[in-house]
Order: sequence, then C-alpha cells, then structure tokens
Amino acid sequence: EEMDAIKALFHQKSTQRSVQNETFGKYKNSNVVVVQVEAFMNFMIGKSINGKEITPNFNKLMKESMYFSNYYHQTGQGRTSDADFSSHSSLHPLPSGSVFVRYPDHQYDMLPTILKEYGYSPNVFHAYDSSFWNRTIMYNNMGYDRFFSKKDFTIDEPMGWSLSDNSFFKQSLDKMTSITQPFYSFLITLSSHHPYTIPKDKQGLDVGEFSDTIFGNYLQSIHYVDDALGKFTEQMKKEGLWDNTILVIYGDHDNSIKDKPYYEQFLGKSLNDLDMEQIMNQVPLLVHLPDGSQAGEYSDPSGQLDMTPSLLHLLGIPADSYHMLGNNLFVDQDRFVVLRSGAFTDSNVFYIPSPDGIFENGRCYDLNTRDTTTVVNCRVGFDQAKLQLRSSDQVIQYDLLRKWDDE
Ligand code: GP9
Repeated sequence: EEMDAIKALFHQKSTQRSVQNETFGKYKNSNVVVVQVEAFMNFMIGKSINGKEITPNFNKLMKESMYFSNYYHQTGQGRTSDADFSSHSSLHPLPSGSVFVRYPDHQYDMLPTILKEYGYSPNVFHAYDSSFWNRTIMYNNMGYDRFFSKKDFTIDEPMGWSLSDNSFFKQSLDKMTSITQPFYSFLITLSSHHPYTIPKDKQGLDVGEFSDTIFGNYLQSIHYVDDALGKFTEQMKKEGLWDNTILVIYGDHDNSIKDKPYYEQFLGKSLNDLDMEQIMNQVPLLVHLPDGSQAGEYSDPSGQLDMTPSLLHLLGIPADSYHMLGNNLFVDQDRFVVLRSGAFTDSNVFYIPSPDGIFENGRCYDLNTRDTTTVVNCRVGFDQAKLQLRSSDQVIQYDLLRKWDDE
C-alpha cells in the first residue's frame, strides 16, 4: 500500500511538471554552467552597507537574468553535499547524514547522467580534497566525465580551506574551454566557508558596527565571492561562452550564524520567527538565459529540488519518465516547497514544525498577514509534506528506482 502511495506521488509530480509551453526546448543544446556558491544567502542580496553594495556584480547580473527571490535551500545534515544532491536529483536529502556518504551507489535520475545521454559533456569542478563528502565515488555514479578536484588546480592564491574563488573560477574556465560542447559544468565555490576569514587586503567593505564579528566577516566574504563571480562572467564573455550558455547561480545553504540581533541590526527592523525562518532558509537563485530574456524577479516559492526539472524543460528534454519531486519553474503552476525539517510553504502559508513533530504543536503562518493563523490551515500541506519526505527517503534508502527498473 505504501509503495502504491509513493508511486502515485511520483506520477502526480511528473504529470504536473511535464506541461509544455513555448519555453520548452527554447535553449536546446546550449551549454549549461551551474555555480553552487558556499553559504550564499538571500537576505543581503541588493543590500548595501556604509554606502557600498554587498553583491554589486550579482545585482548587475540580476538586471538581465531571472532572479528567484523566494528560493529555499532544502538541505539537512549533509550541508553542501545535500544541496548538490537535491539540485541534481530533485529528491530530498536524508533526515540524518549525507546521501553522498550513505547511499552513493543507489540509483537516482541525475542531471549529469541524463545530459550525457543527450550528448552533453558533464564535468564538475571543486578545488578541495576529492574524497570530502565522498565526492569521487558519488560523482562517478552521477555520470560526470571528470571531477576536477584540488590536485587538478594550481594553488597560486591560497585562501581559507584551499584556493581562492577568483583563481578557482579562472582555472575552471580555462579547463572548460577545451571541453567538447555542449557541456554541463558544475562549479562549487569555497572561499565563503565558515568562519569567513578573508585576508585583510581582499576585504572590500567597511562593515562598520559589524567589524570584528563573525557576521561582519561573513559579509566581507560574500563581497569577495561576488567580485570573483563578476570576473568569472567577464571571462565567460571573453571566451565567447555568454551567448550560448545558460548560467545558473545559487547558494547551497545558510551561514550557520543564527543570532537574530545581527539580522535585525543589519536589516534595521525587528524580526519574528517567520522572518528568521525565511532568512535562514532562503538562498538566491539566478538564471541567466543565453539571450538574456525573461529577466526580472520571480517571487513564487521555489527550491533546490526544482533546478533539474526546470533545466530539462529549457533544454527540451522530456522529464516525465524520471522520478523527481521538484517543480518546473518555467510553467505557471501552484508551487509547493518542502524543507528537510518538515517546514513547508506554498503561496499562502508557511508552516514551522515543532521539534516533537506533532502537527498541532507546529505553527502555521498566513503569508499575507505574516502572523500565525489557526494551525488547521496547514493540515493538508503538512500531510503532503510528510508523504513527500517519506517517499523520498524510501526511494533513497531502499534503492527503489533500481527495483522499479528491474520489475
Ligand atoms: C568542502 C565544502 C564544504 O568541500 O564542500 O562543505 P560544507 O562544510 O559547507 O558542507
């Protein structure tokens, strides 16, 4: 009975996202470059401190891109590896541990594998030890042609855990130019990793009252990454990759700085629990299309599970046979976004679960008033979110996609 419910859910999701419109296949055979930025959160996008923009390059790029301002990371304990997993498989990460470490050899419908079947060269770039998060094994199973890890980069500008993002982007792009097109390139940055210590000569902001705090250091590190991103897009243009590439940039997860006073001081207003929940769970998603079309802000809720179905849509790859739980961001439909904690949102409500998991003990927020409403208003969503998380967990843990294939 449970298996039937799981199959029915995947079927329903597949039917829902397979609606075709004029954007289906519009960018068929374009290159795709996806940049997953370490701890890149949404709350400081478009903001300034002491008269200086924190992310000037991202802000500039937003003007000619689609910016999803209500995009959620859906990660759990597997942090960066969870963001990677969810974005590429359109499944939820696990309630404990990392899928990369626990079930790397199970079967999933993964973006790099699918793209390879459609003639793409998929490659992944991350200038850190290849065994971290079990990446060597997982990336092999995800269908990448090659994983360019720390040993493939010249550490000519050491920073934090490894190489500076600036040099990482430059060297990754140099490697990319000799890869057969169309390619799928996935880049994972590192310079803005906790504890956010950027060398003094690379700190470009005056963070004023946040000087010598972890929050101030965080803003400095984001400003640094933004600068590196700006140089990266310039280099893409010089290499002739701008007009034939879909560029996607998103944040992997929050910065682990949970002290509300920092955010209240920075944003200049008091914040309730809903505000904090959204701040800690929203990361930006930017999609630059090769012709720069559809630019603007998209505020419907969305999340990391939506990246793969949405890219397949743009590339004209039918996704109905794949087992994915995310939304297609290019069709006009009601959205439902579930976080690993059991929190969920649609366009009307946001539910924050209680640690005991009991429905009635959670809080249901009305997104219009931004205040709590009777918890009953979140009942349907709660059951749906529970089913979605459980179905995803079962698929991962019991290798159900392989079983269904074998049947
Ligand atoms: C290191 C990087 C860090 O390779 O992915 O991951 P995190 O600690 O953020 O999960």
